[in-house]
Amino acid sequence: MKYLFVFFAFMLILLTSCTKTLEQAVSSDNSQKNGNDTANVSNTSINQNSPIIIYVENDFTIIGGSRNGSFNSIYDYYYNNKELEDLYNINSNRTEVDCELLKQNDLIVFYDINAESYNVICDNVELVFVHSTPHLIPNMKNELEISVNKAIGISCDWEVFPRKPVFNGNTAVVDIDGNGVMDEIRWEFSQCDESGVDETKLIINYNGKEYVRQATTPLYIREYSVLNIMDLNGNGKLEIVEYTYDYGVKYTILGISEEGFIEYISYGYGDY
Ligand SMILES: [Ca+2]
Ligand SMILES: [Ca+2]
Repeated sequence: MKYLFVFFAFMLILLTSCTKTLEQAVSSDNSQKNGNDTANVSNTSINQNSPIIIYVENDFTIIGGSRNGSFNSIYDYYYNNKELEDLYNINSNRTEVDCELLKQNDLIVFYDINAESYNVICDNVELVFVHSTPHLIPNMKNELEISVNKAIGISCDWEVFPRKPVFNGNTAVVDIDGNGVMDEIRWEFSQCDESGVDETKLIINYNGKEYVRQATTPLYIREYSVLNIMDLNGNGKLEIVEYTYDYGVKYTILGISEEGFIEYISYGYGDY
């Protein structure tokens, strides 16, 4: 009995010291990264419940978010202590919402395809309706002074992107899963007049094996591209942000594994 007690006491001490070491490691790691991101910004907070915000041609849209490593659609969060479906049913006007996902003074860092990053501060979030679809539009306190017309914004304290350009035209070479084997991402789309069918293709060579994601559509495709490749949920693996512009707009957050593509978030609207 006595030995049992001594054993448990020893285990307790061991556990406590391990937890403390872990806490210290995490906090020093975070402070370093926060320091980099917030160097020129004061009065901000990092939102651990990170939104994913798309910036295209001067418009911001929240397409979902991640929480503790899981991806969620905009419907999975609370607004004014209600679910988005409730607000959608009772109110079709443009309204400012108290959004669980993104709050006033949250710092959002936007990343473009050239691996440049830009800080903006959230002022408020509005619920608006486009083609009867609810959209969450963040209004910012400062201008996004950006040299390109597309970027992805996220509010987190993990490393979201290899801080160097990986894109060359419609190809990117980057180690998606960080295993030391480089992966290649390439995209293309063709407008085919004869068949009346357009085609988009995303080809990934992932750790030496090729995966193809292909769509053929009678819709006229204006643009198809990869907006960026970033870690959007903090699990250390990069996701691909796919953009399709035909009669509507669609953003898809894609993952890749040995089993193929995974659609984590698909967000779209338009005239069909
Ligand atoms: Ca790899
Ligand atoms: Ca990830």
